[in-house]
Amino acid sequence: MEFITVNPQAKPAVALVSLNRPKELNALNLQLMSELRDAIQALDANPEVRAIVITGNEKAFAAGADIKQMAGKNTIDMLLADQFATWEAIRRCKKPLIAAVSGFALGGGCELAMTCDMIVASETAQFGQPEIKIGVIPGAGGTQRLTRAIGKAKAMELVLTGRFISAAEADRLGLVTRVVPVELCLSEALSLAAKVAEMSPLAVRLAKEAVNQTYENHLNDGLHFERKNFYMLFASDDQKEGMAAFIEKRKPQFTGR
Ligand code: CO8
Repeated sequence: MEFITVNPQAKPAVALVSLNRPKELNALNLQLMSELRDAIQALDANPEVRAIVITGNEKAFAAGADIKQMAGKNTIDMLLADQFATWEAIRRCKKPLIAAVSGFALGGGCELAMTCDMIVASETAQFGQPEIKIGVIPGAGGTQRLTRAIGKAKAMELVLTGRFISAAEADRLGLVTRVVPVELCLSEALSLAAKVAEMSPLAVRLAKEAVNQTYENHLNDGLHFERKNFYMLFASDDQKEGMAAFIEKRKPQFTGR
């Protein structure tokens, strides 16, 4: 594993997966996501593990999908790469996933946190779906899960403007389970995981399934719709311009083409 580290017994029956691409603010490139999928699947199959915490570092949980890796892609490249199969596999984890978020959780980073069952945020956490600023839209569930978590009025604002929200605002809006000082974030997430891990694993699994069932069927349609629109934008000049502008550290000039 190059971009993640795994501790299967960070606490009794609790595994810790740390995203480890600090120079790029844990930008989620294909390899990192494959490693994360493999780790989650192995932990899901490991009977010694009953709950899993995913974390980043103090500066970033993850600043999104890797823009440099996506910038030159077209719609067909994206469709054939089928990166969302990896995300689907993570989503299918039967054990509780808890995100411990400090710093940036943006774009795919926010989507990864929302794919988890609970989010423990530190006071420094910032959440956002800034894809609109680089000429695309959320692709890994942001339009669906954020809307369900915080409601249409707020989600629409965040998705259409790319504004980041603080941990305090995320707490008020119901996006996160709790907010704690940065130095306590990981230990709080591990303790929460340990508490869940004391329960009957079977009951926990079925409770997770049942809570997810509140929107799971509709969510599938929504994810599919979002994905198609995300892919479609890779046929646009604005996606090329938006991502090139990010890489070249300048303001994009969008033309609507
Ligand atoms: N992709 C690639 N590289 C990144 C990313 C990213 N998402 N975010 C940061 N980096 C890199 C920077 O390019 C920089 O690299 P270098 O040192 O080589 O120039 C390094 O990380 C440090 O970043 P900054 O210098 O920009 O750090 P700042 O503290 O000034 O700014 C920010 C931090 C505000 C987080 C800024 O880096 C930023 O805006 N990042 C991009 C955020 C973003 O737009 N995220 C959404 C990406 S698109 C997406 O996630 C779509 C998901 C769809 C599904 C995914 C499956 C296909």
